[in-house]
Amino acid sequence: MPLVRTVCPRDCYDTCHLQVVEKAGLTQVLPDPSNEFTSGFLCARGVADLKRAFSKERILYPHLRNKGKPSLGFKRIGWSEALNIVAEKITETIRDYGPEALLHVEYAGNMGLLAWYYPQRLWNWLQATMTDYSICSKSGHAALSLHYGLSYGRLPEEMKGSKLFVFWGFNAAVSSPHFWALALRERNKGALIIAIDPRKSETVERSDFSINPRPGTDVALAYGVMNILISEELYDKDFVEKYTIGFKELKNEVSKWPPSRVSEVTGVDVSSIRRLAELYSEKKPSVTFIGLGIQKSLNGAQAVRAISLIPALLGIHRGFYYTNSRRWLANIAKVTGEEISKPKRIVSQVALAEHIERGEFKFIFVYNMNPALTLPGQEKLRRGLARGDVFVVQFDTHWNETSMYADIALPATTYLEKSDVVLPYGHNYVAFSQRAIEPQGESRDETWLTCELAKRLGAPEWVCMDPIQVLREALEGAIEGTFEDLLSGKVLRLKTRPLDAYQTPSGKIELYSTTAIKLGYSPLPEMEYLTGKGFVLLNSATPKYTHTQFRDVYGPIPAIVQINPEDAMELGIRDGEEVVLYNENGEVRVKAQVVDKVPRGVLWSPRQLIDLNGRPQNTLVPTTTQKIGGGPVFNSVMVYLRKPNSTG
Ligand SMILES: Nc1nc2c(c(=O)[nH]1)N[C@H]1C(S)=C(S)[C@@H](COP(=O)(O)OP(=O)(O)OC[C@H]3O[C@@H](n4cnc5c(=O)[nH]c(N)nc54)[C@H](O)[C@@H]3O)O[C@H]1N2
Ligand SMILES: Nc1nc2c(c(=O)[nH]1)N[C@H]1C(S)=C(S)[C@@H](COP(=O)(O)OP(=O)(O)OC[C@H]3O[C@@H](n4cnc5c(=O)[nH]c(N)nc54)[C@H](O)[C@@H]3O)O[C@H]1N2
Ligand code: SF4
Ligand SMILES: [Mo]
Repeated sequence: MPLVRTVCPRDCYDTCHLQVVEKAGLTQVLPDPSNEFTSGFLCARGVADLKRAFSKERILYPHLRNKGKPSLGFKRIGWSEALNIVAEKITETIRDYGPEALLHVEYAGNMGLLAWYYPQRLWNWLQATMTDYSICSKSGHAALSLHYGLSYGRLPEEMKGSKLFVFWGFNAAVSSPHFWALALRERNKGALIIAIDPRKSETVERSDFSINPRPGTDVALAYGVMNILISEELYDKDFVEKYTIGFKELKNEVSKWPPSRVSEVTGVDVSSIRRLAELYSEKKPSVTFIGLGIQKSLNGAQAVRAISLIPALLGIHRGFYYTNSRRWLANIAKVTGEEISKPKRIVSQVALAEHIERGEFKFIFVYNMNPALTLPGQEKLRRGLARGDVFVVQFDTHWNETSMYADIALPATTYLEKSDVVLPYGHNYVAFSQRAIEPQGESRDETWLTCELAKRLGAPEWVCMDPIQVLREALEGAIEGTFEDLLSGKVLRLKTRPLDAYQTPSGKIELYSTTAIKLGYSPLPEMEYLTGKGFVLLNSATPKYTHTQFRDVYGPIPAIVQINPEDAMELGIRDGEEVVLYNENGEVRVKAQVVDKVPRGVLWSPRQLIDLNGRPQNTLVPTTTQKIGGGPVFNSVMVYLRKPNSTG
């Protein structure tokens, strides 16, 4: 087989470029050496993707429900029958309830422009309701925008030569193996690595220096650092003068956060706060990685704001990395069709359970996502999906929890079975991701399905425009090179906005944000104190899974909770014992791991697990949305803990 170049489209910081090759009679997926950043190695998921394409859990044919929900009671049907039923349901819903009763729900299961965005041409033409994509990164984007205009930060090559890498609420050793590898390479040249995390994460364990603040107190910690930088005149006056506005107001706020107060709020000793500030001022340039993880909490957006202001005081243009998706010039609206027709109603993805439970939608189309495990408020969501007046269509590569609530399940091709272009959010390499293997069973890709439905619904021609032409229009002018170069298999670079451009009203870094005032937020970062009782349950990514994917290869996500030995002793809980985590939203039953990786009062579980009774972790997570950006609060969930046979 000739070499096929493909790109891992997972929701991942790294977006690895891959080669599918025939080696020793076996088809293998290997890292592509043309992308300097992701060459070298693949993660556990990249390695398993080929297996996943051939796994027993694939949806291989269209299926129609023939037993009640929730269940996998389906019978196999043909594509034309399936498409006719779906088209009919869409027509009926519009006739009886209007187009806003149609909902499409998706996220970044496959980040390809064609796999993720192309289908929206159909939904946007129909003016179906969509979600606001707030489940992951939106609050952080909104936060950074207040001070910097667009939220982008440094590219991998702009981090080379950095003397200090700070991973702040960012477990890169697990969540971004290639950014982590870059930091390790720079450490070999003398750079220092710091991790800031309430628990001993994998990144903390491998760092040179770490700080363990109480969950949700990073605003205070960042103010503490700024307090020292300003009061000890360690900040860059010329830079502040030239590139920022609002220093006076920031200084005034910062003066209220002396290290002693910060220490009280965060639980971090004064000497560590001081050490952090000193390292920041000594080791320049630095890059601060602001985690997607840290911004998924009540103070998430506020923490991102506060942390992002540190590099500005140090005199570094965008001395952070959050995600770089806003740094490219690609025109996504050309792919989604939003240029021509926009949705009239956009609902919260984080609080989607509330809308669905109320029966606001009569037809729900789910793809690229497994909401029946990954969204907050699972009890409500599942009740809503099981309503008799809601018709649910799922278009996925694999059977999953959402299938339990689908009326029709349609088989999608995996990324190895279709061609696409994936825009990364870390580096700026781009390549045409070619089909590497034949579609399994009767699986079809997103462009095919979009066009088949468009035909049946009498959509105008633009809805089903040639996918290659769509890509050309979206990418022309956004890549270094021609679209033909890209199609011919060359690895190109995306053009990037400059690091020192700030798209704020003043054109400068707005330390004191005038935009925030207009939007009704505080102009400076502010902190809400977590007042809930019980334990804070942190939950984050683990190495073998991308959210709920790869369970078919690696087995279930471990149903465990980590608890500090002193807390365990107080509650009489032994290592390996079953415990119940509960709050006002429900309960889950998991095995306790008594370890000093978590401090007192804090618990940690792998995210999106299913408990020992088959209940999702997200039963415990409320549909609360953050004020800035509407993001989730996964890392501010308060729970109590009891033994299974006690009543708590
Ligand atoms: N292996 C793997 N990698 C992934 C993914 C995956 O599913 N699997 N998913 C991708 C996606 S979609 C995302 S969103 C990212 C997430 O990747 P990250 O941004 O690294 O986020 P998390 O995995 O949630 O880890 C965040 C860390 O922040 C810590 N933390 C929690 N609360 C606080 C706090 O209040 N303050 C501080 N300082 N730290 C806190 C947690 O203990 C945890 O160690 O990973 C991406 N990469
Ligand atoms: N408790 C808790 N819950 C969380 C989080 C947390 O930290 N804690 N984090 C949240 C975050 S950051 C995120 S990003 C979300 C992620 O939530 P989801 O997007 O629901 O996560 P996945 O389980 O990766 O689901 C992606 C789905 O897309 C399918 N898929 C993959 N490739 C293709 C394709 O080419 N075509 C089609 N049609 N389907 C495909 C997969 O089979 C899978 O079912 O979860 C959120 N949920
Ligand atoms: S999941 Fe991330 S690190 Fe793993 S192969 Fe894909 S892009 Fe690379
Ligand atoms: Mo995410």
